Amino acid sequence: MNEAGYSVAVVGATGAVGNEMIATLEARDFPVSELKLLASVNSVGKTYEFKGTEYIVEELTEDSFVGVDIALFSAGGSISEAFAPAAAASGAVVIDNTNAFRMDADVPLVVPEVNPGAIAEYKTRGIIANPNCSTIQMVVALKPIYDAVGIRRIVVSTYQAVSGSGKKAIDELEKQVYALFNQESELPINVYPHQIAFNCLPHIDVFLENGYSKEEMKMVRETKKIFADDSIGVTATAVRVPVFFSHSESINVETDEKISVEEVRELMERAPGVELVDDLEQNRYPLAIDGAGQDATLVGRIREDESIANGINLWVVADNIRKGAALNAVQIAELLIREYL
Ligand code: NAP
Ligand code: 12T
Repeated sequence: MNEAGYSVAVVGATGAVGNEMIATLEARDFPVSELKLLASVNSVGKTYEFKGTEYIVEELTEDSFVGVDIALFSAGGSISEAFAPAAAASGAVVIDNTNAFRMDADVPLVVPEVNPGAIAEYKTRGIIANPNCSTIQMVVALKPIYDAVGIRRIVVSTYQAVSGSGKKAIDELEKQVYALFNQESELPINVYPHQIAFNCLPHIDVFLENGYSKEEMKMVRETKKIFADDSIGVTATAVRVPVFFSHSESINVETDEKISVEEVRELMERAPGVELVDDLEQNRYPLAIDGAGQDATLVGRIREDESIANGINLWVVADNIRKGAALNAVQIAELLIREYL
């Protein structure tokens, strides 16, 4: 760094997450002395404004990271696998948004409200992993409950926005809705295996040997790693819904000790990164359209699971591109410069 701040590279700068990274660095006034916007050769020459200055997108190469202090990666897992080690070797700390390194034992997997201390382990590889969007909002909401009474088991079902699969998917939902309203005979179906408009697809990322989708298994494994507790049982069903921004989740938790609905509400009122939205008389509960464009993880519909001794149900909403990706990554960068760089 120099006295003006840090040299920051955004890899995948032209994507849904990359665009939000640029906006988040600006909105939070991150101390940036130099900004490098990197993407594929197709995007070279595109420009983005950051704090009143135009920056030109450059092609990502192994030499892109000379002099870079912090590299924020969101260009897909294979790009991270190919370029993150080179970035780290040239002295940058990589904050990676992809699935490439999340489960590596020597790479910390960090949500600042939950396990900020884990960042310290970045020194071995020079890489810090950002968890999956669905995992992030779940652990933000569950952290206070975990600390208060322990968690034995989690059953979660997700209702995930199309923006999770990038700009092409946002475009596809819009085009399908348009085509259907115009009674066109051909629907553009390229991103998902089926029509997503007016539909729900129980299929996110690829299917695995055990019959679960990879997205579902990310939630299982990442949750245990972030809480550093392999004893938590987690089972997930991940569903794509025709929503543009914000993932919603129905979460059932079985706790070690009994906790009342009132106690959970009090915990949520004080929890960092959480906003309690739970007033049934006013029809107030977390909505995807209210989470979109916001930083907070919205929590509501808090109620007792009357089918077991110690159970709580929650409905949790967050902007998957913000807290689920760009915001969480920039918060990690903020911790990194405050405590380590
Ligand atoms: P997107 O809108 O499709 O953007 C993809 C970005 O990657 C673009 O900037 C693209 O550049 C760049 N890219 C693609 N191929 C490249 C190459 N060969 N060399 C350099 N750059 C290349 O997708 P997105 O939604 O922003 O997501 C990007 C990645 O972030 C995902 O693949 C996923 O791994 C990760 N992600 C993580 C979370 C999370 O949960 N933490 C959430 C969403 C996404 P061009 O425009 O030049 O093609
Ligand atoms: N397939 O970061 O499609 O592992 O919504 C995030 C979002 C992978 C990831 C999605 C995905 C990731 C999606």
